Amino acid sequence: MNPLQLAVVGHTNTGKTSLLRTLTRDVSFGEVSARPSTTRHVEGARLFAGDEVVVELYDTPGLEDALSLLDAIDALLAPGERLDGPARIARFLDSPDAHSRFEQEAKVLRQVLASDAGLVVIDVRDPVLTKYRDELSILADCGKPLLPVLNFVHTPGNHAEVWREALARVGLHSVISFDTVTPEIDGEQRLFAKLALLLEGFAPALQRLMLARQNEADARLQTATQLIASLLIDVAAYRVTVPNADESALQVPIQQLREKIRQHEASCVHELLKLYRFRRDDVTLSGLPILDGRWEDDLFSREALGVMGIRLSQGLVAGAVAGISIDLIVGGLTLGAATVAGALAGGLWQLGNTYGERVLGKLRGYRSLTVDDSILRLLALRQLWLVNALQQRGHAAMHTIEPNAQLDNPQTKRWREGALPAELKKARSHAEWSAMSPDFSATVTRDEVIQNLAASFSLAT
Ligand SMILES: Nc1nc2c(ncn2[C@@H]2O[C@H](COP(=O)(O)OP(=O)(O)OP(=O)(O)O)[C@@H](O)[C@H]2O)c(=O)[nH]1
Ligand SMILES: [Mg+2]
Repeated sequence: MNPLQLAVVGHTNTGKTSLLRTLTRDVSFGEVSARPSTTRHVEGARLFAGDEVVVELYDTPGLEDALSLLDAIDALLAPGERLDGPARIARFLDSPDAHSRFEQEAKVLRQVLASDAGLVVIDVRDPVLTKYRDELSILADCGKPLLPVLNFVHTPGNHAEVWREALARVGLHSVISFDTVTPEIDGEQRLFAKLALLLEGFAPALQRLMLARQNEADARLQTATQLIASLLIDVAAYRVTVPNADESALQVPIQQLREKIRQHEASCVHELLKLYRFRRDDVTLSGLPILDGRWEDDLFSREALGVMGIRLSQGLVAGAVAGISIDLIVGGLTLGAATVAGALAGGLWQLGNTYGERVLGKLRGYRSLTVDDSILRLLALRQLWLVNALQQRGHAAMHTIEPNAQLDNPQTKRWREGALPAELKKARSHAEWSAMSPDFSATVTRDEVIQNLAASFSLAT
């Protein structure tokens, strides 16, 4: 079966090209601008379900002078002659005017005649002027099913209701609102569902398209949550070991750490933009406000101890580790603590595992810098906010996304003030899980942790 051919028509500057960008998810389709008569030629684009071309969309130049056009069409009738709509349009298209004065308008009408149906894009910020009524009646004369698309419906004080009435008067009862810049998440599904009702023959193909697009949206979201989870795991697991010098000597490694985290976040953002098919400059990233190197105060957390306990069971008595006063070691390395720790370090040394090295590092005068919990919270919130914004953003949007809006829901509240997910706590004691680390190894366990963390994000498609 041939693809459904849809002509996208309407008054100039109503957002026809913007609608094509949004439906094709192609930010570079055609030219969009605030000045009228931007589109000068008919340009096609395709919508796929897998490999199947389901819809062919044709962007057309905007109609401008419907009053004179209607007069010109009427003038082609002999006195007393009656022709139905399509015959009137056909006669006009054969007339010299269609190749001169009304060349642009003729392109539009030819495209409607050559298509199965038309999407009539309407800017509901405008009142229903006579010229718009004339446009509608000319388009209706083409004898093709038309679906009016009410654009700019999110603008306060719009005339959407008056437009619906005016459309009903020319027999157009099925109407859809669809803001091309900030479409609702289910906007395009509703659009295709309306088309399926209007064009029964194409309904099965449109159903396939809807299903394919829903699957794509689900897959995109899944990838997005995995990207965020990987970022968080990478950052939580990351640690830098530095000599135990005075505070000022730590400034450089702290700066380097910050920079590294920033870059890692930026690359996650770019991956997300690519995934959602937006451009790199569609979002601005401000620097991370708070990020301080912090001492290895989680070294002896329950999780780290747990891991150590398991490993130590081969060489040292696990109980010996659990019995040490952790504060003593972390705090001041008193003689007593050092003695106990010395024995511990000996055992760990034998095992040669990363925890052993970390303990040794501390005892020999090394410190390790890790990223603070608050940064993890911040990273999570920013990325979740971004995905939410990208999901709601039409591909016709021209403004830049700035990560400052507050997203308020139980999930963000949890990230802001609740306990961090267990996966991140776990990552703290697995430096090798960080893709930023030279010791990085992508293990099955790390993958599972990322999957679990990703599954805990709740974002709607
Ligand atoms: N806020 C908002 N702006 C929109 C929307 N749709 C289009 N615009 C803006 O309206 C202007 C015209 O959009 P275009 O897509 O170029 O309109 P067009 O109908 O193709 O215009 P012509 O090709 O000149 O007939 C641009 O500045 C768009 O950014 C919308 O849904 N919401
Ligand atoms: Mg255009």
